[in-house]
Amino acid sequence: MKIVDAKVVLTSPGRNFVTLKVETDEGVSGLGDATLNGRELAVASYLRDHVVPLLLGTDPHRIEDTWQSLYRGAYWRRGPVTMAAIAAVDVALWDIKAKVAGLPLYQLLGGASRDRVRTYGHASGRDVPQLFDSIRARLAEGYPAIRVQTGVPGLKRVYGVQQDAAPSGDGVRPVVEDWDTDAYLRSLPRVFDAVRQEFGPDLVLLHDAHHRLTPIQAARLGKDLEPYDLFWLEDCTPAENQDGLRLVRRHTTTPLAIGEVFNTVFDYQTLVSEQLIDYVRSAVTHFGGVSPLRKLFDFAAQHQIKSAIHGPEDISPVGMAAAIHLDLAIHNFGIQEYAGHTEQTGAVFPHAYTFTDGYLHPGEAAGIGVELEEELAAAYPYAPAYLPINRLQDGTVHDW
Ligand code: EZ4
Ligand code: CO
Repeated sequence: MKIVDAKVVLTSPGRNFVTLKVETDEGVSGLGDATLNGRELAVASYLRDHVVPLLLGTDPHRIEDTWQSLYRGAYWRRGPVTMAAIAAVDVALWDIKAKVAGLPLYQLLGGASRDRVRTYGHASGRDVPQLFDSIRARLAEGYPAIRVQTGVPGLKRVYGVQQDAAPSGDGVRPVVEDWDTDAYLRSLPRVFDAVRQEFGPDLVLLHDAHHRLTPIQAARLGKDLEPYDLFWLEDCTPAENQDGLRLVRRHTTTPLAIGEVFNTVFDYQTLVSEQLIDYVRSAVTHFGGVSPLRKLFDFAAQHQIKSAIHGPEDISPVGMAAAIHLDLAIHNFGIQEYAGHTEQTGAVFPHAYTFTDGYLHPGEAAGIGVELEEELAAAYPYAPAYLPINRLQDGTVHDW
């Protein structure tokens, strides 16, 4: 079997996605997600200009060998652009292999370790009443666990909080949000206190600090949130310096989740081997694919750390499907983030996976179980869009 063609498809059915479609001489094709929010064209070029020419004529069944040759052969290893591109190839080849086998991908990963995949959804509000409405909406959708983000008194716009009329930027420069760590540290425990009083002790609650705290601030927040029994506190501090997590860990029993911006196992080495975190958050799409993520989960399992694959709107249904197959198969599954997608996105990427009563299942279609409607995709051309940036009240750029 040989790869005879591979194309990169950019589409924006509500938001931008980058998809790789690999075709073989036997008519079987595979899909991979290469979406890197705000840097989509860099990955598209990496694939089109530097990876696709290397794939043509190779055997799609040699997944590990292809992965190693793209990773080692480039000389310049790691980084989000490189690893998103390699991820798309890896997932497309797994899709092909599973289709040839006539099996859903999870069967090739060892078969199901559970019946269904527990998720968490996103609730947010500028203030507590709006937050309560949002939590009720997620509960009505069946979510068994909920990530809670709120506005901070005195700040105009805060990450993760739905706006009534969100400015979209001018397509060149990102929107600027404001930030005040002290105000956030004061307000968040009060918000969780209100949520516990309204919704009781059993609701599974999570929070994402989005890298905005120093280790000692993160330690304090973890401690202050202990009475509210969080499932986890996510990205409490930027973790390029993995040693910083030792300080956080020494001071709090609030479970910690990290890793959505990581792209190789080396980003986790200290965090996992010293058991400084409880959940690893990498996505198939940004970690080089199913092959290396599976290895990360095996490494994490040795330290009683569980999976929690990143699943925001900017992971395409192709990346979500690959995640759900892994979630079903691995033993040390923790939870799957699931933000869902717009109807237009669902129409561009029809998929076999299902979301029922708050739980996902990858379905039984051969492969990863996602199609790409190419004509419809072409009707939604790429449009530049960026994540916001944060500035403190004196204008200093802050961690995002
Ligand atoms: O901000 O995917 O846990 N989820 C998150 C996401 C990220 C976006 C960035 O592109 O933090 O919502
Ligand atoms: Co996050």
